[in-house]
Amino acid sequence: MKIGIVCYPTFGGSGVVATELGLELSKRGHEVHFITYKQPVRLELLSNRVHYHEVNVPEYPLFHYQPYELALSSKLVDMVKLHKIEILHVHYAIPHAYAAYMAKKMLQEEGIYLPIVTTLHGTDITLVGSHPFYKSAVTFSINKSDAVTAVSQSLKDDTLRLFDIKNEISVVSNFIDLEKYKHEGFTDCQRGIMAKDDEKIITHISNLRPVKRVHDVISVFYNIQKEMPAKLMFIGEGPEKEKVEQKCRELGISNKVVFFGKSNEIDKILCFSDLFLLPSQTESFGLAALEAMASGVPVISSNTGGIPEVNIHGISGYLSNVGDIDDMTKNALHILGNENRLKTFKANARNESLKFDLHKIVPQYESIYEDTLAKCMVL
Ligand code: GMT
Repeated sequence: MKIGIVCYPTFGGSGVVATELGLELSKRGHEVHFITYKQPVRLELLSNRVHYHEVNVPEYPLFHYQPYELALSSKLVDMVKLHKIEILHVHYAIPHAYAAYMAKKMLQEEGIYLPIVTTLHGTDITLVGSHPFYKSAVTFSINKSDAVTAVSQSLKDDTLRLFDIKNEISVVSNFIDLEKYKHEGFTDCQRGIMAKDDEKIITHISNLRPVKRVHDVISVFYNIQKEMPAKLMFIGEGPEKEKVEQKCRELGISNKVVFFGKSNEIDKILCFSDLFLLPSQTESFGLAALEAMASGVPVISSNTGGIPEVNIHGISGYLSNVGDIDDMTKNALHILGNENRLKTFKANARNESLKFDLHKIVPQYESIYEDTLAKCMVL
């Protein structure tokens, strides 16, 4: 198949999922065209089956907001015609599903039918999409897609609760390339760069938006390090970073917290981690938790959104109510306080991650493409 993929190319779960999906589809023989405003961060290898087409939005002083959707739909029309793209998979309803619908209508005028698959990732539904300013357009875009997927059952339920949806929504979970998280070749001396032998390594990775509740990460870590030697690896950039650094200074723990910024060595850091913290306010799935689990790192998280579908309470880690620092601390100390228990949780975490193997999930997208193409041919 010739598949077009539209996504946000930045550091963030939806862009990662879209990129890894495209790369795997190309390995499975499909021709994949990424159409977006910047080369996706994890799209390093271009091959004859992976192509990237940049959407340019010329700046014009008259416009307060540059019309990205317009540029995207025009580019989609051009690329579909030029490369004979058969199906378009857009990640995020806002504004991608909307721009895709415009492209589809323009192509229809020329007798070309372009089926659209929309994947909902979370922010487009729970955080931004349901805002009254966007709601009508998001509802319309979802209902006009030829197929719709959500990354968890929880996100599907939220979408049906928040919008007037006439379309079927299939749940296709986030996935992971387990081979990348096997960590063969990393040695114990590399762990020594991050912490002393007797120190436990606690890790948090996110884009440090308020929804991630990064202050809870610091509070839980503060409590842990009072009970045992520990270091916190804090990975990511975002609006809360300065406040977090300030909080660490106030608490007198700056020497125990390592800020990595946007790191390309996440696999290495996870490989040496003993515990992952994800106390988010809401999370449609929690890809970062899955990446930690695939590295054999137990997860202490909130019990919100789709996280309980990934992190299994008492098996791969523990779930607590949002903001319940005491419960998260208690659970973290329970896992870290006993070497045998820690070993069991680590093994369980890796084991639970196997459910989300890309070899199981990517074929689900392929079937959706095939069914959608077949359905659209009949129409
Ligand atoms: O929240 C983020 O870190 C980024 C965000 C995004 O839009 O890229 O992630 C969302 O999509 C991911 C991939 O499907 C999910 O794993 C995240 O849980 C989801 N984030 C939220 O729902 C807040």
